Formats: sequence, structure tokens, C-alpha cells
Amino acid sequence: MSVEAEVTLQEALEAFDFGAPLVGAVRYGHGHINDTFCVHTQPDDEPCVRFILQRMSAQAFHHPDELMKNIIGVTEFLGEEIRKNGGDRSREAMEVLRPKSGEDFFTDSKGGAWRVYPFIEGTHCLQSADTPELFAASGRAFGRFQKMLQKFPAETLFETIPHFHDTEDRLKKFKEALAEDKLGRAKNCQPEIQFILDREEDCSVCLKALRDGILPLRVTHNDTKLNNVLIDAESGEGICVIDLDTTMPGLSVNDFGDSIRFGANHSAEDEKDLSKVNLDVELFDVYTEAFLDGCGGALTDAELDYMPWGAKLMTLECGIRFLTDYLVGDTYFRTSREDQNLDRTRTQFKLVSDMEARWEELKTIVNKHRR
Ligand code: ADP
Ligand code: GN1
Ligand code: MG
Repeated sequence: MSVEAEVTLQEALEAFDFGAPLVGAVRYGHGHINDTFCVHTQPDDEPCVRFILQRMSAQAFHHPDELMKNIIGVTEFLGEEIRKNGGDRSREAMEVLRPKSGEDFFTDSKGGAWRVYPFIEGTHCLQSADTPELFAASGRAFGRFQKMLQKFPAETLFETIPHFHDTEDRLKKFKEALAEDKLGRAKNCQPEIQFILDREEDCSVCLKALRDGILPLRVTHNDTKLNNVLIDAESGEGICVIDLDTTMPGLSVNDFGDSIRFGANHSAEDEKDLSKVNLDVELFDVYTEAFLDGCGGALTDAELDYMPWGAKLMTLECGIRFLTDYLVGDTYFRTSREDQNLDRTRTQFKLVSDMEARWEELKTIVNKHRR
């Protein structure tokens, strides 16, 4: 694990007023991108109060000022929507705690950009769907997120990562990395390379539908992994969607699809034993129902038609991204062991194969929940 963030952690801790004496800060969570710490503070005669402190990945995000403007805009908008609906703003939407300087984030002496959110207590963050009900709860939360942002002024959002879900561009970058093969790793992944080359045309399906005006552009989350929603520990409901770094104009089918990619199976994203990696169609079913319920009829017929494509292409694209990172030397996704990005690629492609094999079933399930 990178120790870079630890070097300036103390500076970052001093830059924020946490409102009570600090007890300490420890590495936290399973995100692949940012350096996340949980900060513990101890007010007099009261229970410990926690915060999330993050150093935003400079590799992923080149303009932290724009990123934070997006997040402040989106969290304030969501806060208003939640208040209007009689919800609990402090638990159902994140809130940015500004540094003492009053700026949107803190920049350390090495140029690292840091931000703080109050920790949303009484919640669980799941790495896999323990039960279908919990997976459905995440789907309802992501669907509601989609619905709540329907009236958000999309033109105010910066593109935090250009071409983020541009699968054609991801394919192009993969081919460039393959042509260069700077570490000589291509020889280790010939079947995976071929898997991508056999699906080149698929990469254009959703983008073409967008270009042709079939799929609408909406404000979407774009990183709808199960561990990007907090589940209320008592009710089991998905109460707060987190990790808003990539919330920007996108496709609803991608938000649906990325959740399926990560959550509709019972294995880790980097599982080495592929016999354990299987698409669970029952989980696909419960997620579809809950996501559409959360969206509350906001999606068009065409979006429903393309939902299986969203699932397949988010999974294929993620595999392409993992393999590209493997070929260039593991510079983007955090890794903790050798070949982890290659193992991640393999699980994604196993899931793509499962989706292809069960394609008609997936379409039937979506149709069953159409309204
Ligand atoms: P990454 O982009 O690296 O995935 P995230 O923003 O998803 O970073 O944060 C990493 C983890 O930190 C989350 O999966 C979750 O466990 C935890 N987390 C983030 N924000 C909060 C919050 N406001 N309250 C509680 N936990 C949080
Ligand atoms: C990253 O940030 P995190 O860990 O929630 C990545 C997603 C990938 C995912 C794969 C900003 O998500 O796009 O799908 O890893 N986020 C970014 O697990 O690149
Ligand atoms: Mg995350």
C-alpha cells in the first residue's frame, strides 16, 4: 500500500476544525481510488465523533477544485430534496466539512488535495450482497438517487474524468497499451486480450444508442458499486449514496449495469478461483425490481430495453480497464499483490460470459419488472 498519504496526513489533520480533540486517524474502507482515513475525535463527556478524511487520487482526478464544486453542488441539491421529502439530511446525503481556510478542500505541501465528510453512523458498507434483500436495498437507493437528480442542472457539472464510461475510448486506450506492452506482460494474458478483441463491436452499442438519440443523457453516479451505498444498520435500507466523485452526465443503464457487475455474484472482484465467479440471476432479478422501484417510473422504454447491455458493457469495460492497468504497470487501481489487476480482469470476463449465456433470461427479467 502507498505510504505517500501518511507523509502529509498530519498536515491535513491540522487543516480542519473537527470540533473536538483528535484521538487518531486510521486507514479505512476498500475503495480502489482515494486514500481514505477514519478520524476519531473525543468531545468532553460525549461519545467519540468520527469523520472521513480523504486524499483525492491525483492519478484519477486532475482538477480537485472542479471535483469539489461538483460534490458540493450535488450534496446541497440532494440535501434540499431530502428535506422537502421529510428525510434526515444528516444521514441521507453527505456533507462537505470545509477546512479552516474556508476553501472547498485542503492542499498539502506536496500538492495532495484533501477533503472531510462527517461519518454517517449506524450504517454498514458491504463488500458483497449478504442477502438478496440487502442487494435490493442498494438498488432502491441508487434508483432514488437517479430520480432525485432528475432536475439537477447538468450544465453546472464538470467532467471529473473525461471519457469515463466511453467504452470506445477505453478500448482505444487498451489497444495503445497493448501495442506498447512496456512491461512485456501481454504474453501473460493472451486469452483475455482475445476476449476483448472478439467484442470490439459491443463496445459501441450504448454509445451508439446515445448518439442516435435513443438513450437520454442524465445526471448519473457512474460508480454504483455496492460499497458506495451506506445501509442503515437497523432498518437494512440503503440510506445514503456515497463516492460522488464521478457524478456527472451519463447513462442510467450504466448505473444499473455497474451495480450488477459488482454485486450480482458471490465472489470478490479479484477472486482467483473462477469456478466461484458466477452471475446470480436471482440477484439480477431483485436488483432490477428495486432499482426501477427507486427510479419511480423515471426511465424510458428504451432505457429498460438497454439494461442488460448496461450490465454487460459495464462489466466488459471494467475488465478492459483492469487489463489496461495491468499492461501499463498497475498505476490507476490500488493493488496489494502481484497480478491483482489480471485476476480482476478475469472475474469480469467470466461474468460477461455468464451474461452472454443467459442473455434471454436477463431480458425476460427486465420485461417482468417493466411498468
Ligand atoms: P473510493 O473512491 O476510494 O472508493 P469512497 O469515497 O468510496 O472512496 O470511500 C471509501 C470508503 O469509506 C467507503 O466505501 C465507505 O466504507 C467509507 N465512507 C466514505 N464516506 C463515508 C461517510 N460519509 N460515512 C461513512 N463511511 C464513509
Ligand atoms: C473504482 O472508487 P471505487 O473503488 O468505488 C473506479 C470504478 C471501478 C471500480 C472497480 C473513479 O471505484 O470506476 O468500476 O473501482 N472508480 C474510479 O472496482 O475510477
Ligand atoms: Mg468507493
